[in-house]
Amino acid sequence: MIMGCFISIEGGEGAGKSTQIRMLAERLGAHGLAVDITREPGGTEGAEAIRGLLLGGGDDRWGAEAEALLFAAARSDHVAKRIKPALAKGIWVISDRYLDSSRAYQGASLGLSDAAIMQLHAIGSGGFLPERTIILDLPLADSRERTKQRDGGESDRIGGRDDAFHQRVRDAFLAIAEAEPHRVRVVDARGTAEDVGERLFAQIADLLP
Ligand code: T5A
Repeated sequence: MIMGCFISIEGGEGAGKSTQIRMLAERLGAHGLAVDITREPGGTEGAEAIRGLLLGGGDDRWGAEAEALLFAAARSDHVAKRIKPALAKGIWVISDRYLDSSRAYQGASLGLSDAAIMQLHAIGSGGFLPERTIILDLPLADSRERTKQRDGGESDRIGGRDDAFHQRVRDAFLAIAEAEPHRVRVVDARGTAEDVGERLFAQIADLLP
């Protein structure tokens, strides 16, 4: 059976994930591959409803454990109803964020252990992992500048957390990449979108049929 390939794109706020995913999908399409672009939290009707619960409201709306459980629940639905069925049809799936966001944001940055996040993922999604994960790495100041230009200072419940939180997120992503070099690659997200796109493509080229 021909199987698609699952790629996740990770990184801090405004690192350029959506921009790069659109460019990557076009490039994969030019190789004759069918591509499904999706996102987390979200990607299915149920998971999009959970997204509203997670990203709306005040910072104290959920405690760390409840937040991690909601992300895991959304992911469970996303994997079962969208990601796995697409892969089974031979479609390449690119997800804007996946498990490593939970490890970086709810794990390292909100103080839950990595083992706890992985346990939730084992229960919710059978521990299902992407074949390749790209972390778009951008210094905090650049990331703030990009989101400010785009959103004029508005941010959601999680994006609005302070710089210390977002620095922990960045450090956590880099630590994941160091621990899992076979699956996870870091791409410098500075420079033009085209330059970043070239660096990113070089990190997935070996997956092409
Ligand atoms: N979350 C998510 C968790 O806490 N745990 C989890 O398990 C999961 C799955 C999701 C939030 O949920 C959290 C993380 C997040 O806080 P979201 O709305 O999906 O929130 O937002 P983000 O994922 O943070 O993504 P953004 O939309 O903010 O940013 P992107 O997609 O990284 O960046 P993009 O492409 O929109 O670019 C940002 C701006 O920069 C420009 C773009 O045009 C845009 O204006 N840009 C560049 N400018 C200069 N040079 C480049 N190379 C550029 N590339 C893009």
